[in-house]
Amino acid sequence: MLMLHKVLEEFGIPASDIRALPFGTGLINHTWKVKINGGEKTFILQRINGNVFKNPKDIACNVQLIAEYLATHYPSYLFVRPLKSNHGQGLAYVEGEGYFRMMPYILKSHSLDVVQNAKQAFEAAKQFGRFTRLLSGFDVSKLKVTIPDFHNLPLRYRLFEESTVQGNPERIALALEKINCMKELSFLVERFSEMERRGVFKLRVTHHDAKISNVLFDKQNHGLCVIDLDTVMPGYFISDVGDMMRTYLSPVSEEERDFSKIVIREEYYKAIVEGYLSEMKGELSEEEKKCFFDAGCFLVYMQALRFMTDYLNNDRYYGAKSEGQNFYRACNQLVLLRRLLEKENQLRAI
Ligand code: GN1
Ligand code: MG
Repeated sequence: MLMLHKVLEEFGIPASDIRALPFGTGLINHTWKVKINGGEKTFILQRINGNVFKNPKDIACNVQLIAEYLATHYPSYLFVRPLKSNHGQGLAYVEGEGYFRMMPYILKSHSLDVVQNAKQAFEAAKQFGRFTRLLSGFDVSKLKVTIPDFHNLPLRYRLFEESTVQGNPERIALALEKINCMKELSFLVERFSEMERRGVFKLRVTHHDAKISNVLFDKQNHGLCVIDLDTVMPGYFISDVGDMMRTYLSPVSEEERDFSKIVIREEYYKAIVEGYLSEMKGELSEEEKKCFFDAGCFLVYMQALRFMTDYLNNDRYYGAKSEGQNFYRACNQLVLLRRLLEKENQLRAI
């Protein structure tokens, strides 16, 4: 049982009446919506997964630097600043519980769990683009790398290959057919490496978790800002664009097991491209602008590899609520990738 009052005390909030409900669907950190004193104040509380984020303080460091930069240069940008702990930091350590971050709950805003229309996809893409654009004058090398090699596709492929040899033998046997399908798609790793070698992608401040629930919307469904900044670090624009494609193009999520429901909605693709470019047009090179489709393929493929690797490694990263969950997620992403590749010509033309 989490000692919530202890955590709140660390943030200088002594509260007697605390109500906390799990919030969102994140796989890595635990998040709660916390109401104190009969709803007098509401917060978002997050426990950082210390197995994934080896140096939780780096997250607070990054967020602090970005907050300062935006406050100086773009004071009207709605930046959700974490609360300061009693030690003056943007996170608190509680003995036996771990590291916590706490954010004010922004009234008159809401987030979405699924994208319901292309307009929302446009707005979200605009917000991720805007975030990177507003920070284009910020020295990206000042940011700490909160998860090394997070979106390093060649490395993810190597880890996948390793897991197909050193992983759980029973699971390897069960997944053999899908493992081979994944290996056949490794031309995407070559493509990625080749682009990286040519220096196609510039390092910028990148969010690295561009799912729809990480965007705040106002009542009129205009995007307000992006949230959940634990994976903000130097990266390529393809990470955010690709992850949006991975999570917005299909009407069903990575959890869906009826794969016939996985389809690519072209109008959502168009919305992502247009929304992102509405902010980033002037920042991206001509070559980068040609990589929107590749971005989708790279990120979907990487996620398929990550889920499969985790399945073969006994779910030690993502965990699993049911037997084979990561296997089915990997298969889902593999189908999504196939659907995407089938539409290559149409989508590249957008
Ligand atoms: C994890 O925790 P969550 O759901 O925001 C993962 C992402 C994956 C995603 C797949 C730090 O994100 O990279 O795309 O699951 N985050 C980390 O659902 O590994
Ligand atoms: Mg996240």
